[in-house]
Amino acid sequence: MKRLKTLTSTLVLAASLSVTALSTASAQSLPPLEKKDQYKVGFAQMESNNPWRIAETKSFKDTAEACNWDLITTDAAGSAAKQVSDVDSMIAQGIDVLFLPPREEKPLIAAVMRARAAGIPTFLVDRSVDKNVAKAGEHFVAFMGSDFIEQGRRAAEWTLENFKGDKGVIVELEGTTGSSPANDRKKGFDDVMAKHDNMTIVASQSGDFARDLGRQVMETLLQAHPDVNIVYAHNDEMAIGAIQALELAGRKPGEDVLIVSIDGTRDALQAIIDGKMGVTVESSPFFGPLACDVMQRYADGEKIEPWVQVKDRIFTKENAAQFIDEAY
Ligand code: GZL
Repeated sequence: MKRLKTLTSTLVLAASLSVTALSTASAQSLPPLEKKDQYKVGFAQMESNNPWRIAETKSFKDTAEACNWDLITTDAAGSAAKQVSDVDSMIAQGIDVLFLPPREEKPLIAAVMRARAAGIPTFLVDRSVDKNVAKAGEHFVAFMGSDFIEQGRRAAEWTLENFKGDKGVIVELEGTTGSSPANDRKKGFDDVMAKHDNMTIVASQSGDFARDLGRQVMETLLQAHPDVNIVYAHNDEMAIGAIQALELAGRKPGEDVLIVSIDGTRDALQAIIDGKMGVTVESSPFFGPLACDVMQRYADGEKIEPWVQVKDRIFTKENAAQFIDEAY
């Protein structure tokens, strides 16, 4: 009986040691990036349905030569499932490093894990995955991008400072359902507005970050809420679509409806100059040079901060004309 107890306690100890070893190993086993003259770099873009996405892809392609990358790019045409298979195909092609803007927070996690298991360091760019499942510094090297909660908060603060009416009747146009910018831009804005009794979000619906869908959604919500006097769009493309819908309905965006947005596209800055849009909080798409720099640091053996945060400016009628020439 005594031998059995000893054997059992030995087995329990061995099991706990192996679990500890696994978790320790997984906590530390980010794939390294060896020093090389030229790297095979994968950039798995989610879609090219708006100027922001097109500018981001161009930024990576423009950087490839300067950074001596053998760059492989794919375009998932708006399908998270296709983006997963694009990543798997890059893994099969033996890329050295992966830059991935996950279209939605959950579907891309398994692909991130497969890249790690294949010994490929992954950097998430401009969108992230569900932090409760996959962690920077453990499952992928880092997230490179803006603080989307802060963007939403700044949009709300600007609205509170510039809305002239007594009661704000707000329509919110959300980005792609399940994406980190949509989740966080909503949280940032809504949490501020929840503290102000004179501000009511009467409707909040996804326009998938797309201009035409943003226009269609705004047309529908305008029927239900003709008294809307503030539109908060999670990106400029949907804001421009909303402006089209409002004008078609005889409203005067910038005069009888305050338009509040995020990104900083050329069309948005022009709409601000024209007096139709009030503000757009910058969310830069120019990730190429930053990707080159962070990757080099990682190859040099530096510990990369889990969040390589991009700082954002804010564009209003005071400065839109000054920055429109550099806009995309
Ligand atoms: C933000 C990015 C968003 C932009 C949209 O980092 O993920 O996706 O704000 C784009 O314009 O579609």
